[in-house]
Amino acid sequence: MNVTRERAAAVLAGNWLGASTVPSRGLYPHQWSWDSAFIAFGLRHLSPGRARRELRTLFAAQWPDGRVPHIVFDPATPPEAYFPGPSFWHAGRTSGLVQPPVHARAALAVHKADPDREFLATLYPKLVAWHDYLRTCRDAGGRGLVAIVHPWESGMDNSPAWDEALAHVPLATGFVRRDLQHGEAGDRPSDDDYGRYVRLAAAYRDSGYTAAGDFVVEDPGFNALLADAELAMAEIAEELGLPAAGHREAAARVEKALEETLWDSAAGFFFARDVRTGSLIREHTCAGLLPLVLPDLAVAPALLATATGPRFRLGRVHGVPSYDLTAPGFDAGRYWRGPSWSNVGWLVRQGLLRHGEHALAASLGEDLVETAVRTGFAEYADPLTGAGHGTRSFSWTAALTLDLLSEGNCDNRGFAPEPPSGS
Ligand code: 2M8
Repeated sequence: MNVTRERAAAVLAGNWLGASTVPSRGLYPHQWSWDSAFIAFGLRHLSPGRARRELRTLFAAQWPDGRVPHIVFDPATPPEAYFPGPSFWHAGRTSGLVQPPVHARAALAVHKADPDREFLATLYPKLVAWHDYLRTCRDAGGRGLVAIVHPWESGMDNSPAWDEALAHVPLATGFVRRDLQHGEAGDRPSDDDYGRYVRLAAAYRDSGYTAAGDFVVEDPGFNALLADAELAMAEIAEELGLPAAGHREAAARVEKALEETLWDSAAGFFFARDVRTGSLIREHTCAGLLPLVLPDLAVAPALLATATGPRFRLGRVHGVPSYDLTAPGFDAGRYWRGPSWSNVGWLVRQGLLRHGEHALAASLGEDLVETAVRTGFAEYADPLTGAGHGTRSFSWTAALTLDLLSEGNCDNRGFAPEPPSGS
């Protein structure tokens, strides 16, 4: 193994709990749903058995209604290590929210790396139940799109796209943030945002995790990933000798609903929609680029033009900025309000490949690897300078680096780590 792979593998080994991987030992000391899927993409190159275990552990916590919880709490970790912890959720050892459905694609990738029919056959009905939950229990807008009921469900927690919808949510008080013990306040959401997250989560919990409350939004990223997951399900079904057409139809329905409801042709962009007001939220965030993962996306040329234009400057900045570089609220270091995240860069790179943009995909892939290694696998990075932000030794950054290196189209020499800040 070369030095870059060794470093990435060491991060994943250090964050392995025995049956799953924590995103980070300090800041996120439990199992997160979409993190585990991204982690599986990397683990499959090191140990397919561990990749399968990662996904099996997550799905062992699936709810009877089919939802895959966004956090599965580790019983051996002290409850005060993360807030909101298990006692907040009243949901056994899980939370009651969800995260984007990238699991089918991950399961298929793990199987491709090391074919295991039994693994795929066991996971398939669970994945069907997961997608059915989203389709049937989450179509609050009635247009064939999943609605998220909390910013945490988008995976892009304090995206500027949520500001307006959150503005009327009252602030919860009387709780202690744990995240600030591990991250710099300037890199994390504000206290007001956190107060609103806690209030929304408590209201959803108190409804028995059924009633959408003050925040109901159709997110283009979440829905694009669901459509892509259905395309992966079609391939899984074929592997298992099962009918696949229903999955392709499901993917096409979501894609059509995305184009009809969230696409703005004048802007050349997919925006989120506030279901309560019926209006599009006209903020250019990286979620609006994720429909690029869909190979048949008719509007891909226009979306690619936005991606390479002044708002995201793809190919001319580090990674994929999480927010419009030209917006007054762009903040290069604060969480989902500007910095580049490797999972988004990795997804957009997949999209570029699916639309024949091989040169741009190659340079994005090389940049993602270089930034990850130089920053010690930072959680996110400044798109303008490449400086690392957030926690370090972050699992999905390491896992996706391994995946990029294993695809063979990235330079995989050892990169020099970033010098300590101030030097
Ligand atoms: C961040 O979200 C959690 C809440 O779920 C947090 O801020 O405490 C997000 O970046 C999310 O996408 C990610 O899955 C999670 C763990 O890495 O951290």
